[in-house]
Amino acid sequence: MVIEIIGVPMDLGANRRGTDMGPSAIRYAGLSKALRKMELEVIDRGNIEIPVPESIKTENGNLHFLAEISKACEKLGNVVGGILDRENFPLILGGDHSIAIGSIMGVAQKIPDIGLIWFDAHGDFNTLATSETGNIHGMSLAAACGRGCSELVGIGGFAPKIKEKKMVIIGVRDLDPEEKEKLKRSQVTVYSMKKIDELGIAKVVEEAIRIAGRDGSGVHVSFDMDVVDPSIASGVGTPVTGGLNYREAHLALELIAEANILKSLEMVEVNPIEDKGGNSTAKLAVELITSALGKRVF
Ligand code: DIR
Ligand code: MN
Ligand code: MN
Ligand code: MN
Repeated sequence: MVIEIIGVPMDLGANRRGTDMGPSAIRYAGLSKALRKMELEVIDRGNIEIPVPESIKTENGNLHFLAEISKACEKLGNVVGGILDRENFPLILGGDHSIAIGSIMGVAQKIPDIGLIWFDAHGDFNTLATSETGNIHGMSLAAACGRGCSELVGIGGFAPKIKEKKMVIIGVRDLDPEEKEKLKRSQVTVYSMKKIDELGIAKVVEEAIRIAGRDGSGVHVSFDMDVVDPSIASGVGTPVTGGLNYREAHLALELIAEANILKSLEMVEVNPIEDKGGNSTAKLAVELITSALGKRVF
């Protein structure tokens, strides 16, 4: 398998600087080397160009950096589409979670009935009407469902990108009040941390694979590093206590690898400025990527 890496140094979708350094931090943590050790072929396509927030003079409207984010997502979507056209595997490095709108555009364009497994402490199910921050990284899952403003929803010229009944969120523990109600009324399947405590991560992921992977079209995994507990993943923009532990995070991705359904993967929200242990969050991201791509201990 040929892995094509594409970095997206995006931090316009969150209210904290630093996720723009995520792709560098993950590369510096030894990503290519780790993948080559697994005998995967690796092509690094570099980064999508993202404007620096300080360089943007006219920031108008309530959705922060809407024009810049939608433009970057469209670019990313086309790059991801190209990788799939070459029958290679897209590995997308964020950047804040707003980039998922672009990743999903690219994947859904090429694989029409793709499913989605979204690992996150948050729901990212806000729209302008429910958001308390105006930050687009809290709206990207909603946008993929066709919910929200046309500039985000309509990227790539089609909507919704994925059917809600093929979407699963794992690891949620922080939802805004209206976001929660909207998510409850949607057809998205949500496994909160409580559910993971009750059922165990293996059972949850097994069900997620069944739901998102039904009809055999494969799945896109969007992995927000803040799903992992901040004690081992401090380098994220919006840490929330009570997350996945080290083995739960790995096992989840190992089970997805074993199911042979993964069509593309993105790792987002690594913020090395916030990291309390050297570059430990990016290092963990590299390890998790190897698990998702089939690294086996035994
Ligand atoms: C919050 C935070 N719900 C928002 N979302 C985050 O801004 O909409 N998503 N951090 O990852
Ligand atoms: Mn603003
Ligand atoms: Mn997120
Ligand atoms: Mn999150």
